[in-house]
Amino acid sequence: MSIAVLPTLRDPYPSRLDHAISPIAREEPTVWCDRRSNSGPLGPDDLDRFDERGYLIRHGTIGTETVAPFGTEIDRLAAELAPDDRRVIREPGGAIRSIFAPHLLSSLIADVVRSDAVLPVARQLLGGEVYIHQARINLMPGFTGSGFYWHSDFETWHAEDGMPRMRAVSCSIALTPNYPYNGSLMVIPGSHHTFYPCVGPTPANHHEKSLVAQQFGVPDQDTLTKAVDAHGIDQFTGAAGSALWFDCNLLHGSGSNITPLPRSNVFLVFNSVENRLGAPYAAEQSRPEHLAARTATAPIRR
Ligand code: 6CS
Ligand code: FE
Repeated sequence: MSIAVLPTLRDPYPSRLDHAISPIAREEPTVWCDRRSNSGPLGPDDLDRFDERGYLIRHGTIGTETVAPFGTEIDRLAAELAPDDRRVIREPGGAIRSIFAPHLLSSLIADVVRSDAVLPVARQLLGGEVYIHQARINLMPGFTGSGFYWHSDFETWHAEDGMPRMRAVSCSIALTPNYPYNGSLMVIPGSHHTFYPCVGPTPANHHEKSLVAQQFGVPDQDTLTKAVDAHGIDQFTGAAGSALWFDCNLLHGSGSNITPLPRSNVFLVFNSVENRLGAPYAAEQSRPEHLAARTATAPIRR
């Protein structure tokens, strides 16, 4: 009698390992729309640049006259949410660092998701219908705001949320001016072509710590040194209303903000409806809905 052996599903992007392995070349495209029959807000040069460098800056994504009310809106959300609401992440000193799922709490932010300057770009880059995988407001207060260490978002979303493929894109829109000196986001251009497996198994309830300071799912210093030697570092700066679109696998991070000038951004992650979440690839439990949507995954309609 022979024993049937079930084939083990191959994970193209293994991470959270007990030993280091070499970087892995990305298998799927960065730009998913059909380039021949393509119509959308991004021209061929924009698409080429996004493909090559993994990001694109679009100034004036929220108009100057419409961006002002967002400050008041954030204050309203911060005041309305209970101090122990899981959607609010605080700095060790108590200041609010992030508010998750603001698009479900604020019609102003829900309107941005559906706006002409945002939704068609996400659809074009991902080649079809999309939904919000994660959204947050990141607040980096003056003097005390702390940064995010280098990471690829896809590494976390694959390992902890079961996102199968690199078919998601983030849109970070400045709500206050993003200067080179107030903790603005740095990216390693071109790093999205490579998956960098990380060492160290995911601890239980990792998200309770990782959203303040991420320790697991970050490349080692030697890997980062080589990536920066090869590609350099670019930075996203711009007036309030400017948007940074970046591929889900682009390495990025930010320093702290010791200036008096706060840096607030709204951060929207679009995922293709053909890339909905499954079981985590490298974690015991999936994360809560406000970090990784499994229920609210209907295509966004305008
Ligand atoms: O956990 C998340 O979904 C996001 N936050 C952090 C700190 N790293 C991965 C990803 O960007
Ligand atoms: Fe990130």
